[in-house]
Amino acid sequence: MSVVGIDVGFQNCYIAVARSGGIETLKMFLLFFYQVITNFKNTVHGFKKFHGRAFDDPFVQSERSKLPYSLDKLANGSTGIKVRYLDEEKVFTVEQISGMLLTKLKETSESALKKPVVDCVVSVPSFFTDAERRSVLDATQIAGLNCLRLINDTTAVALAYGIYKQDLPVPEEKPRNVVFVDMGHSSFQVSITAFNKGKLKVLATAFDLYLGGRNFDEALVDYFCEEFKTKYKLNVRDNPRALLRLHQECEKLKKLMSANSSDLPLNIECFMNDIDVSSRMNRTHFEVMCAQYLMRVETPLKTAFEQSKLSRDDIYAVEIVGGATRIPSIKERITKYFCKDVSTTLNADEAVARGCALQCAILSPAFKVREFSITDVVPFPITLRWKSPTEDGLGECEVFGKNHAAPFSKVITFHKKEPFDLEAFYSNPQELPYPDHRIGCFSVQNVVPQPDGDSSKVKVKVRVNIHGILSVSSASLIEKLKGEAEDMQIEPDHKTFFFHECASVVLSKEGAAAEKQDATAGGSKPNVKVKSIDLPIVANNIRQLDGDVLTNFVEYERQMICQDKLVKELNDAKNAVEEYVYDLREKLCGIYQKYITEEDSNRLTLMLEDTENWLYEEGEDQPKNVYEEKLGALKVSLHHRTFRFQRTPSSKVFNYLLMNLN
Ligand code: ATP
Ligand code: MG
Ligand code: K
Repeated sequence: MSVVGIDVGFQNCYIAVARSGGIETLKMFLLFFYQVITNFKNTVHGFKKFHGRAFDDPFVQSERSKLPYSLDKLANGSTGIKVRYLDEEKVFTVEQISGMLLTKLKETSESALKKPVVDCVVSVPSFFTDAERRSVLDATQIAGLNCLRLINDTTAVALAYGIYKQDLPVPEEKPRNVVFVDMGHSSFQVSITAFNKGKLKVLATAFDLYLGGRNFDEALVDYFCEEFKTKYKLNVRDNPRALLRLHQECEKLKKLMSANSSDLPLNIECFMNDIDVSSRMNRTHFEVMCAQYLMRVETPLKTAFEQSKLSRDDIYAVEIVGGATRIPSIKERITKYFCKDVSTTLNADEAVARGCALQCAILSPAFKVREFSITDVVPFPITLRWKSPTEDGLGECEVFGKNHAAPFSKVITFHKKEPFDLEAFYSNPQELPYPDHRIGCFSVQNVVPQPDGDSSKVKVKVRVNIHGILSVSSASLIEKLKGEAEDMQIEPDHKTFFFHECASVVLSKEGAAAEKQDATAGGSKPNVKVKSIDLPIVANNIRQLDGDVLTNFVEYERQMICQDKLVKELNDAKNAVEEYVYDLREKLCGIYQKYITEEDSNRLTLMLEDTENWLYEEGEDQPKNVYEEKLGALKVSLHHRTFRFQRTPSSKVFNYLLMNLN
């Protein structure tokens, strides 16, 4: 079994493969979204940021005009993607569309590796929230993948950077701090990471969710649309095809300007209404036009740097990845902010996928890889609020503050006489990428008072897991046994895998302010006898597909894969007829010419013409067997009725001819 890392970018997808020979041999496959979903009449791309978002979300609404497909509001309020599938209009969820893309990536790597691909690590932007991450995870399931971890883009890059470094400071020494900057097509991410031998710890992350290469393309498109309006009287925005071409040409021009500061031409022949258009652009002008975007580069750098509490001298290197960091003025701004030349140690396009593959190899029991521990951060603080059905008092506690280490578990102790709800939400709605700050509601059930009527002690484990997803993962009721000490004890969480998951939160009194305490590993164990009873937890309003729905989607995706195969076979059968027609026509004027009477040749030419016409008319849309029969009939008619040879061919030529007849 192969382990792969998948970087699903807004524009480009990369898959890296870790081979058993070691982690050195990573192989990349590049796929463009445009070619990905074959069975659709539409081109589907640019849906990455619809994960976990409501249809009414302002961002989703603002994107609608830029898409070559339409969107629809699903029953649960989320964003549906409307496409023509098998000649029918159909609305798919984002998870399904994303699942189809992942299926294609899976199939592509399987056919290249000649091995099944199931285990994977998939990257997500560091700013993805709970709902977005759950949605991506659902997509991986729909594609039949086993996602061992959702990893943040910049963290994957940090792993790809650190794992090969032989000279990292030992754990007792001051860490090596590196800034990672990734600007892709749609967004801008920064992380500051501390490295020691065998481990990395993310100190801070920051982002501009809406700053990426596409802003610069759009600035050029806007400019030329205006220019062509006055210069050629063309309304480019009214013509989707022309607009798409202009987009592609502007992206090319943008890339050329990264390498070349001189005046560059833009020429598009037969652009609209048979008019050829031409113009010029240079880097200086481009930078003036894009000033509003360039201005935004500094903010996330500053935010991350300030959060890290480092000084500029503490920074060892500034590593840049992502296509848009190739824009010279972006590089300059990063250099200027950190007073340090930027480094390009890593492959700017592949680094994220490579990091994912490395993480997958580390997590997979099938691989022996050098251990490398990763501590990531919680980007948005998370708060829990609780109440009981019969009590009006609300309690509240921020369980994970900004940049809290993740994955991480905390044990919170409550004193309750009855079942209660824990509502989880992001503490600062204004810093979230979308308006809804709820994460979900977790009901702790079966809570009863102690036999003496007192409140029961209920321990609840709250966890940000390896994917960066929050859950209330377990709860237990501690039954007092005779002789138990009355006071509260703090326990490190022994059940979790990660050495740094050893903090507890103790809420001494219900409704009272939370008293947080970090227990050190191996702290004193309570010297009391208690009986612990596991309590069921029911999660509500989690923004994730229901189990049944997901199962249906998985099944539907399988059907679509079969359907895809059928369509491919059908196309192959049709193409075979077409190819046979072209091939034979060529041979009639070539290799067969000498051996065939003019009469036969004319008859065959007519037959080929008929077939060709048939293919464009009633033969356009036939079941597979009709094409197969057509091909068979063509071959037979050639065999039986032709070749009263003008000259007897030598046996060698004759054999060759026969071979070519089939
Ligand atoms: P995201 O990370 O936002 O999801 P992505 O991972 O698909 O998107 P990348 O592949 O990192 O994005 O980068 C693509 C962007 O980089 C595009 O906007 C592309 O035009 C731009 N780009 C690539 N090469 C250059 C270059 N030489 N000069 C300027 N821009 C470039
Ligand atoms: Mg990217
Ligand atoms: K391993």
